[in-house]
Amino acid sequence: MINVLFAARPERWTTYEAPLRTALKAAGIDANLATEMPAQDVDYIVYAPNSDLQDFTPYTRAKAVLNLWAGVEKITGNETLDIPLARMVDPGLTTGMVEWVTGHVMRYHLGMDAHIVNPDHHWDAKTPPLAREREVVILGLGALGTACAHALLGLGFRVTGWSRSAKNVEGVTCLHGDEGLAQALAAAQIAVTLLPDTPATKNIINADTLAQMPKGAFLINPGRGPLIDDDALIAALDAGQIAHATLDVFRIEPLPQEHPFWAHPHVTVTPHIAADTRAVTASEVVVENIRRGEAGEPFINLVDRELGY
Ligand code: NDP
Ligand code: OXD
Repeated sequence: MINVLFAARPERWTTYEAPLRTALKAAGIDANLATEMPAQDVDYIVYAPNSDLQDFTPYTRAKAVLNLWAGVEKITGNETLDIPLARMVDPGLTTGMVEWVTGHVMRYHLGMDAHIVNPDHHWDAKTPPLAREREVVILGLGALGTACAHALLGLGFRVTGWSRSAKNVEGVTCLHGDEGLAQALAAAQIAVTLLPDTPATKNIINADTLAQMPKGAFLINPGRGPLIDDDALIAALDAGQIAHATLDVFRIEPLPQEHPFWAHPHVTVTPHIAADTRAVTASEVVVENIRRGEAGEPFINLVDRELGY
């Protein structure tokens, strides 16, 4: 019998308890799963970074921390954590992100706003371009960026992706490094930022990089708030360099009422809902890592603490 501590906000326990028990049973793992147990007895910690658990020192026997979130910026710097940390790569979350990104890309691509908000009943019969005439650039070609790239390719878009290391994704123009970023930005009629928040990606969308995008480009950010220099984006929106931005994530969440993004006519704010972890599929991923730990196999989705993702 192993001991699995569930250390996320109490309301998440209601959502996760049954799916985790089902997944443990399906994997044939005999586990004591609970929200409280003596720290020295814990074998695995199912975790969310907004948990009360911030000091891992007493968990002397634990083999891994299994994060329920894809983003790990709130835990990578935790110096009390010296065991493997796995992030969430959940097929349910990925599907949610693909749907959210595709929906917002289509809004911009088809110019839907012109017909949805049309108080003067203006008959503007301009034909929108086809997807094959539109370049979408995804900054971040990881689990989520690559899935979005595939979906957008399937709709016919020209897709460019940018990552830290070189990649080869069929049908996608894959770029990397500083030179690759300049090339990607120059093509970005619609840019989607699906990068993690790390020291290397903070403010990657700044006055300089915004100026490298085509005039009138659209920006969609479901990645993390600190990727964007907020003041630079507002200046670029005011100047028409960026036509419109859809932002799901922010430096401070909930986005403070006084933040200029709320009232800006060319910004759509969504409340960090692009893609939630889905309990059933995520529980299977968590339990697969427990199975691996018990079988002496390598964990999946491990975080590189040096790189911060
Ligand atoms: P991955 O770790 O799978 O992918 C990250 C991608 O970013 C990789 O392609 C990586 O490059 C690239 N990258 C990282 N650092 C750099 C850099 N310095 N320069 C260039 N490229 C870089 O993450 P996911 O795709 O699973 O998730 C991405 C982010 O989405 C999460 O970190 C999280 O912040 C956010 N998210 C938001 C949600 C929401 O609801 N709004 C929900 C879930 C996630 P390489 O491939 O070379 O390693
Ligand atoms: C995550 C998120 O990181 O919801 O999973 O943003």
